[in-house]
Amino acid sequence: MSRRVDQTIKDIKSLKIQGARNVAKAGVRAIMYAVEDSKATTVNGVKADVVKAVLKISGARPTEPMLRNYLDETVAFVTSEIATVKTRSVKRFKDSVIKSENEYLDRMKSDIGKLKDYGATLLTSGMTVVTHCHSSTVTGVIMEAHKRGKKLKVIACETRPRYQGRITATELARAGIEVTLTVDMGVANYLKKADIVLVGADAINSTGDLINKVGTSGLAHLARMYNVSFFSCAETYKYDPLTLYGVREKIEERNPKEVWEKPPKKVNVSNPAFDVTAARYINGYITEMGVISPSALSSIAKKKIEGE
Ligand code: RUB
Repeated sequence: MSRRVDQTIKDIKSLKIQGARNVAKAGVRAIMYAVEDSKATTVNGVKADVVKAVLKISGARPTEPMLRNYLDETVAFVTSEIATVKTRSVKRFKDSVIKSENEYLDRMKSDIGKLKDYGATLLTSGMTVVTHCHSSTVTGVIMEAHKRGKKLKVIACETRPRYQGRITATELARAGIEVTLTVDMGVANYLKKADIVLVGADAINSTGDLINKVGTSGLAHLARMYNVSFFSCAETYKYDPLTLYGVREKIEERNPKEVWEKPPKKVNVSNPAFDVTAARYINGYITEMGVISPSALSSIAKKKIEGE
C-alpha cells in the first residue's frame, strides 16, 4: 500500500483532516496517490490497488457518505474503463483514472460555489448566525455573504471534546467577521436573539434526517423552542443512498480518552462523534441545487449521485 495513502488515512482518523468535504477531497487525492504509487504491471493489478485503497480509505471514518459516494464512483469508473477501453497500457489507464479523480475535485469546487451563492443569498445584513463545530461549507457561506457586504454576527459553539469551534472562530475572525465562541451549553442564551442556525452535514438519510457533529440535535431543539430557522449547508453528495434500503447510518464512536484522559475507575465515558437531527426540526438543506426541504432531498440527491 502506498505510504501516502496510509498517511492520509492516519490524518483522517486523527482529525488532522476534519469535516466531511475535506475528508472526501483527501480521499479522492489519496486515490491518485494509490494510482501513482502502484507498482502493478497490468491494468488489472492497478485496479486491484485502487480497490484496496478504496476499502481502506472508506473505513477511515464510518460516518462519511460523501467520501463513500466518490469512492464508489471511482470503483465504477475503473471497472467500466477496463470493460470498455481496448488499450491495456498501464500508463494510459493510470492517466484516465487520475483524470477522472481530478474531475471529481472540479465537480466539488463547482458544487460548493453554487451552494455558497444560495446560502449567501439567504443571509441578510444584521443577522446573528449560530453555528456548531467546524463546517467548511458553513464558513464558506458566511464568508461569501460577508464578501457581498452583509454585516453578520456569528456565535460558534466550542464543540467539545475536540474544540473544532475554535477553527470556525479563527477562520471567521481572520476574514473580518464578528464572532463569539461560547461553551456548548451556553448557546441557549444566544439563541434567544439569533436569526438563523447554520450547521454542516456529515450524512443525510432517506427521510431527510441529518447526521452531524454531536450537539447538533440539541441545538436544533433549542432553535425550534426559540423559533429560530435551522438550516444545514450540505452538498447533495452528503446523502447516503443505502439508507433508502433500510441501512442505518453508522454513528462513529471515538476514543473515550478524547473526553477524559484518565477517568476514575467505574466511570464510563462515551464519545459519539455525531448525532441525528430529525427532519422535522430542519427548515431546509442549502445545497448546490438550491434550498431543498428535508422530504425532497432524498429523491433529488439520489438522481444526482446515480448520474440520472
Ligand atoms: C465535522 C462536522 C461538520 C461536517 C460538515 O466533524 O460535523 O459539520 O463534517 O463539514 P469532525 P463540511 O470535525 O469530527 O470531522 O461542511 O466541511 O463538509
